[in-house]
This record gives sequence, C-alpha cells and structure tokens, in this order.
Amino acid sequence: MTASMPNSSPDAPLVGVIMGSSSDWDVMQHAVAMLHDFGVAYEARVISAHRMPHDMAEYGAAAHARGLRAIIAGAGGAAHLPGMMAALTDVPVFGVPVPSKYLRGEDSLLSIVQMPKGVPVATFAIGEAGAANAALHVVANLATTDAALRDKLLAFRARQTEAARAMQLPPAGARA
Ligand code: RP5
Repeated sequence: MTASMPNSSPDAPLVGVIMGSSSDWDVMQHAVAMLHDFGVAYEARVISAHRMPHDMAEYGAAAHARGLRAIIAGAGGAAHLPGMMAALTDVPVFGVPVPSKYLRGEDSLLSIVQMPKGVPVATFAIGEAGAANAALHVVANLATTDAALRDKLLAFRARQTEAARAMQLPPAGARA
C-alpha cells in the first residue's frame, strides 16, 4: 500500500469512498490506496446511515452535481449505507461488506447484495479484497473513456500476471 495516502486528492474527486464508521477504515483504506495508486481523484469520508441520515441524504443529493462518477460505500452489520446511497443518487454505487464482530461480515454481505429489483448496488467480496476490487472495477469503468488510465490498468494486470508466474512452491512436506 502507498505510504503517504491523503484522505482526498487535490483535484475535484471523481470517486467518493464512504463508510459507516472510522472502524471500517482498516478495510476501506484498500479502496483508497488503489485509487491513489492509479491517480484517480477521490475523497474518503465517514457517513453513517443510521447515525448521520441527513448527511447521507445531502451527500447523495449532491453527488452527481459535484462530479462524482462512482461511489464506493463500505459498511458492516445491518449495512444499509450502500443501498440507501444508491436510492439517493443515480451515480453508480459499489458496495463493500465490512467484516462484523459477530457474523464475520456475512450479515454485511447479505444486507448489501440483496437489493430489491430497481435500485442496484454492485456488491464485492467481504473485506480487503472487496475494497480493492471495488476500486479496480471503478478504474475499469473510468478506463473505458480514458486511454491513459486503461494503459495503467493493463500494466497493473501484466505485473500481476508476472508475479503469479514467478511464484515458487516450497518443497513437498515443508510447512509454511
Ligand atoms: C456500521 O456499523 C459501520 O459500517 C461499522 O461497520 C459498524 C460498526 O460501527 P462502530 O460501532 O464500530 O462505529 O454502521
């Protein structure tokens, strides 16, 4: 992960990364780091659906006019933030289930993924991989109309492929 990673870019944000609590940051910072590494302008904020419902409504109402092209929303437990944000704006919402204390995030996953027909939330894996992949998916969407960003995405994929090809297995019988 990038060492110095501010909570917003100097440029006007294209992507809003929102989360229900600062306790979600350990997971959601992986989305922010990916956007930072790709040079995509973002902002990161805590917006709690149940503790800050009016702030949530204002954020959703202003999202399109502020130039946001995507919103990555992470939450845990009865994770209604992504679905409510999707109801409040036509900006696409990408949901990240955050692991919860008692149900390991399976509650978060089901809360986010089971949206009734008509208001979608693109839902990712529980935890760090989901946060990083949500950002990569946003990058891929933006890259459909941004050739320079597409080049970065293809280079990222190529590095990943080379790293996988270079993987070595320990001798049989050795314990990691
Ligand atoms: C949700 O409740 C947050 O998204 C978080 O995952 C969970 C617990 O929040 P805290 O009690 O840690 O603030 O709203």
